[in-house]
Amino acid sequence: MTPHDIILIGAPVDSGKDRKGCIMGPDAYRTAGLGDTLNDLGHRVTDLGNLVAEDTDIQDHDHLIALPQTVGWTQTLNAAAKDAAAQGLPIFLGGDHSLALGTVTGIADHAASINKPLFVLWLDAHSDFHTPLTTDSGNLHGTPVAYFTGHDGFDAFPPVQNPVPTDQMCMIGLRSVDPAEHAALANTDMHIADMRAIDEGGIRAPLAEFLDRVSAADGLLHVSLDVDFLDPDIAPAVGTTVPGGATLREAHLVMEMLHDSGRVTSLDLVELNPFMDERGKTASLMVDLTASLMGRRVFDRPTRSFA
Ligand code: HAR
Ligand code: MN
Ligand code: MN
Ligand code: MN
Repeated sequence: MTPHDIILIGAPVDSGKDRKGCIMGPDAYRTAGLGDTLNDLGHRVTDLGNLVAEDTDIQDHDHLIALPQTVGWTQTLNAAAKDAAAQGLPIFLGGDHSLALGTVTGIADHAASINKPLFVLWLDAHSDFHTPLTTDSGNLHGTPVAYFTGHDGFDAFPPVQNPVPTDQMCMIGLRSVDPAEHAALANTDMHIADMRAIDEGGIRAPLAEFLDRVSAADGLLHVSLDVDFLDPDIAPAVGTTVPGGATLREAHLVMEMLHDSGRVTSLDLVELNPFMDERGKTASLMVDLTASLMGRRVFDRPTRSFA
């Protein structure tokens, strides 16, 4: 296995929605042993600690929740992501999904600087494709994909220098998409495998097809893993549970395939709310999934047949 320089970056973003608790996410991952686990797999791990959001002079907004804070996080994380991507494989320890406003745009700036296309894999129950103009809830964690793909309505945010083309994006696990998001997605060439598609055809095929395209383009690959991609029975520590999510094995298979592709260059771990966990089981599962992504396996394939 190729050892990587892994850079852990705590992003205790809690401004992307009303319900509090994601602020504790980075420390829950550390408590669940993320650093040692990756170290034991042979990687070199540096933990930069937790970032603090920049102050901004943006005014509070009457509909958008905590707009100034989220804009501050976007600036901070954009810069941190650009820096870290030039030095290793950053893993952003969230924090809610609004952190991807900054991480993905920063990674995209890095990709542009080395002339490589950036692909993004979005593992989530939600498409997070609202704009500030369409969101009913005012929760900005529901907007990052529209922002970093270059959609309008984000006037309060830094202009996106390098929007990610939607045909370089794949969403897997969707099962809660609002009407405005659905309408907007219909106008894109985004690759989407919702839970119905996974039920019918399995999770392997859409991911394999996407990974082939990343390889053919010699692209960088950013993975954004939302806890609610997983079924709430195995991952209860999230504010926005949606029944019918990925199983334990589906999730590990995704991570194992990502590892085998050798393509992943950055990762977000988002929406963990440790306040809602059961004896740390969600935090531990997220650490195990990250370990699979970074090369942990039970057997080298092909496994012996016991038939
Ligand atoms: N679409 C809903 C909204 O905008 C719910 C968004 C929830 N997002 C996350 N991240 N939990 O995927 O409010
Ligand atoms: Mn590897
Ligand atoms: Mn999300
Ligand atoms: Mn979600």
